[in-house]
Amino acid sequence: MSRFSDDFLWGGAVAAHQFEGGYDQGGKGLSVVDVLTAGAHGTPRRITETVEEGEYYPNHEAIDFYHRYEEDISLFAEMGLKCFRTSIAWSRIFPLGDEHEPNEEGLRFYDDLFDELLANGIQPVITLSHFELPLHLAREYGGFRNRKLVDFFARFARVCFERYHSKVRYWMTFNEINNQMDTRNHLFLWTNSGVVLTEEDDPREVLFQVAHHELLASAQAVAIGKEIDPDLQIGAMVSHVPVYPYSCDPADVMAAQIASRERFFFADVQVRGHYPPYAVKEWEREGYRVGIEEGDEEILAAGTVDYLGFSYYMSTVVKADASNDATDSVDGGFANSVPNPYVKASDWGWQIDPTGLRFTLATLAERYELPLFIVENGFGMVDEIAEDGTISDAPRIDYLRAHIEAMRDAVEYDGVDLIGYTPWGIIDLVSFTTGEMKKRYGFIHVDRDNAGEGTLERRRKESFEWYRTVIASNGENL
Ligand code: BGP
Repeated sequence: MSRFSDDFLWGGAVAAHQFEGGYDQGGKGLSVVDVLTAGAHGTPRRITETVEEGEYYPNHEAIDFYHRYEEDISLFAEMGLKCFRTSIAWSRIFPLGDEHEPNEEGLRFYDDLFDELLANGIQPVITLSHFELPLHLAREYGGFRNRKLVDFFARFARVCFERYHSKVRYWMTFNEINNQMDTRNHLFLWTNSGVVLTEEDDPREVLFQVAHHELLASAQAVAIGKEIDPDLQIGAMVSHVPVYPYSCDPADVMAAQIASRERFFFADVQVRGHYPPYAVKEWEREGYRVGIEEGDEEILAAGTVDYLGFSYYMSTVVKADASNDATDSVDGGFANSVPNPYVKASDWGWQIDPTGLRFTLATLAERYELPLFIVENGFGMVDEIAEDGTISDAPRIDYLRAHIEAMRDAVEYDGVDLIGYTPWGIIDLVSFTTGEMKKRYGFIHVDRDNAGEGTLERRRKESFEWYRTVIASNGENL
């Protein structure tokens, strides 16, 4: 008897820009990620004005799923996936973003993709905006600083819902809409909102302005989707990294409470339909102009989501006074993040904490009382191909096994209503934060390196067969 429901959605997750390639095919326009150069661990990716001659852009060809999707989907079917999470690249549908009519070639590509998935018994789970804002909307309109983007996104959402509502039941509006709360990392505001801060900007004021427009856009999209097809399940999607206090010192506990608001803010609005008092207080105290117009609050209240999707990779720790700590030794997301002495970190400084996933599931279930969907979880590591051509990725299997065990406990003991689990990077793809291929997540290896060299050959890793048995046993045989 499985702890998971019979209709539990075991799947895998990717994002258009990180694996499709075909960045200029089928009428697609440039997106904000198409001008991101490759970086590396500790070396930020650069945002170029447009596509520069001679520069290497890892997302341009990625792993060429655009031309290979039938082959890849047959591998997904062999694993027994029940669902497959990806995104619709906004600039395939509206190349510039402000057109009135969509690009039929782009629509056709996703029709063919969804048909191939459904023919293989795999449900598409779709993110509308996964860091793929049309570049033109960033350059000409200033991204989501500009309220016009609310209507451009609503138009994009309407076209997608009308075209695909009979093929896609589960949707999310914006991927990791909350990672931009960390305004120290230029990548997040750029890929979420098409914004680059200037010297004159107050980062938090800009953040809350773009947030208001994106939250309006998300709420409008939910209302439009439910009007087109009431059976659609439209979710929010946030990055959840639980914040632990470094000690029982009340100052550390309060520091964790305040830092946690950076994780909860967007979901608070998308689930509850109004701004939390801690945010409104900050705007008043700091004098932020957030541009809330007549009727906006009604839109937010009418556009709340059906479920909460989230990514989980790691946990973090904050200290009230971290001035004497090595805060840059881990990727913690806060200026006062410090290493957790009770857990190990990956090669990229992400702290491995399966119990943190159970803690997250219980926390989100109790805060929002909505179904939850783990739409990203995975372990980025360097994979080696052995002499005999096999790829043993035991550390990845160990990581995933421990996190599935934590999921099972959350369902069995904490009463969490869990829709499904789509591990991130089911097939190797381009890392978002570094643009690398060597930070591999896949159960399927792709022969491509950080310089874009390789045959693009697909090869099953040890985790491929392991995950197949996990799905076949509905999460019992780990
Ligand atoms: C999340 C994104 C994904 C994916 C993941 C792994 O932020 O939603 O797009 O990239 O992180 O991060 P990375 O690729 O940087 O290892």
